[in-house]
Amino acid sequence: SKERMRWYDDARFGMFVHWGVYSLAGGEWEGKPVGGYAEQILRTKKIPQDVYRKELIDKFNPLKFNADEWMKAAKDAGMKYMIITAKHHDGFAMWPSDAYPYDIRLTPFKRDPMRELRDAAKKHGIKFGFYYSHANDWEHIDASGRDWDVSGKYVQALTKGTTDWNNYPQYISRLAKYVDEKAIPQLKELAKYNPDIFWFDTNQHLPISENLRILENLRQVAPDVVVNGRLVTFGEMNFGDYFNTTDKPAFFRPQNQSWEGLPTTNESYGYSKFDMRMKPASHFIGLLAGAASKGGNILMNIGPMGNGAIDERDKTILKGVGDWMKING
Ligand code: JFZ
Repeated sequence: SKERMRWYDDARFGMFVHWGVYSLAGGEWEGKPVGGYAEQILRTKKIPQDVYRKELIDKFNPLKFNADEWMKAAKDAGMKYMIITAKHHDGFAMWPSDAYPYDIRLTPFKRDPMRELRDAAKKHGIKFGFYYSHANDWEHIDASGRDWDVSGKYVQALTKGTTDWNNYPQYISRLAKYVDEKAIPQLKELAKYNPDIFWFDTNQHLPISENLRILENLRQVAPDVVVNGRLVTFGEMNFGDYFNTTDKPAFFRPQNQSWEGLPTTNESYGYSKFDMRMKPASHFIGLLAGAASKGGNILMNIGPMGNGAIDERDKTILKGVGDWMKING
């Protein structure tokens, strides 16, 4: 509805945060740089679950994490909202999840960073919400995307995403099992944090029936939450509150609905120690001005490190954008 979109349309600028146990690897595996998105190292390196546990989950102890500092960094940059990866494609919950206990309690970090961020956002007047990978989940055996320790046609149908459900009808119920056992219960749990927004992704990995079922279940417990357009898409249409695009400037054109561009400071979304292609603050200022003039928001992504601190290179960019926003925002 127009009502729940009001704060969003006024916001114009937000912070996207990709942060999980993968941040600890920082794009490095067995001493070597790993190609592709750093947050997807599990799949890129086909890491067995026991090894992911031993090397990353068991070692994740981000003692430098400070929710107030993150929130202040966003606020000082002129941002009005923050979206954090509560669960990325690795399937790991960054909050204590009774609904599906593959979660932060398995790490030595005995805190709930999602709760701490939620509270800090309230304190600083920043709107706040969760990225939740509802389609891709590389931990649940029935979910989409696991193409290294399962085999056969199911894999083909699901790893790349398909709209060809007519030829794979038997997988619809299998995916529904994952949705019932994990996605819906966890989303209902996250709704209790009272987020302002839910950000979904890669919906081509689920049939439209499952995406719509998730939307229906979420709306039952969170009628006023903003939902992005990557939950349910059907051809050119999406059933979310607004349309997402990438950071390609050519995409920044007026839309017939609210929209958001998602530039990231480096090449990955998650922290990568090898990625040296940080863009200057001027790049983001240009995108911000362009988006604002066409009725869009910019959700600028940063990848904090596995120890919980924000990368110095991201801090420099945030400072540069913040200086400009103070005069022109
Ligand atoms: C997805 C994720 O796979 C990725 O890890 C990250 O979370 C990003 C924000 O979202 O990747 C995408 C999805 C869609 C496009 C590009 C990257 N797209 O539409 O161009």
